[in-house]
Amino acid sequence: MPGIEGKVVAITGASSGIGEATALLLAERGAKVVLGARRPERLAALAARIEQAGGEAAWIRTDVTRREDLHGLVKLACERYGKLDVLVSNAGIGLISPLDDLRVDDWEQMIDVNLKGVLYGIAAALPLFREQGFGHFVNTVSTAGLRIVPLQSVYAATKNAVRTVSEGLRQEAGADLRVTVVSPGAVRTDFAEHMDPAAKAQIDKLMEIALPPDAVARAIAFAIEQPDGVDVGDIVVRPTAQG
Ligand code: NJP
Repeated sequence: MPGIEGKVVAITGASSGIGEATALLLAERGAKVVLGARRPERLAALAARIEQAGGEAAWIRTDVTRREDLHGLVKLACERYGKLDVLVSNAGIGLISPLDDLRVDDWEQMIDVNLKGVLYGIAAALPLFREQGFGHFVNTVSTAGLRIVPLQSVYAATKNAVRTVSEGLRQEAGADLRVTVVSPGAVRTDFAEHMDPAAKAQIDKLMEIALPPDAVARAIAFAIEQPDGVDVGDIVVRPTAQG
């Protein structure tokens, strides 16, 4: 089915930033959006906002580190809307720090959310996509994986692992499924909120030139709206001023 109207799109990390902007844009263009994240009050408010504007939205508390939560998200899409056209695996955290700090717990958390969270999404949606004979994975990665800089190596590694899995998935997917990776550069979101002050200073500098999250949402919409046989593989969206 080409276009966006009538497509059912599940989005992880939909409670803020890029995920929220993507949900709003796709719903405005006629998609039925299924929202997942850990903060239910934000998901409920976003769903209400979409419905008030005439769109359709469902939501379920989804922690992407819990495999069963991804199954719950996919199940909700099928129960509510009868199918799933697109899974946008967008949830991500950037607990960046120098390797010398040995913040091993943070490294593990990034692996759990950024890499394993995407794998759990694939595990939940791939069998359904095979059964349906259609489906589209959109995975949010990062320009941090394209230009590796100090403090960001583990974060970049998780994102490049997703890039690698996505390419393998694309090759295994066959003619019926589509796989897209979107690499945002600096985007003005809550992303830096949970970083330690030294790391946040690096990101705050970048935030001076950051794009609004809608810029990435439009790229995701572009990939989704293509005709079935057109697979937009790799999109990089960054501020012109980003080095
Ligand atoms: O950040 P933010 P972005 N399970 O913090 C959710 C990538 N990126 O929109 O669970 C489920 O506003 C969290 O929801 P909640 C980045 O790596 C960004 O910028 O309720 N969800 C929230 O909705 C990430 O992959 C920039 O706390 C979990 C969302 O994730 C994506 O863009 C640059 C979760 C994060 O929203 C969206 O991030 C770049 C969990 N366990 C890549 N943990 C940038 N902003 O500059 C977190 O290169 N979330």
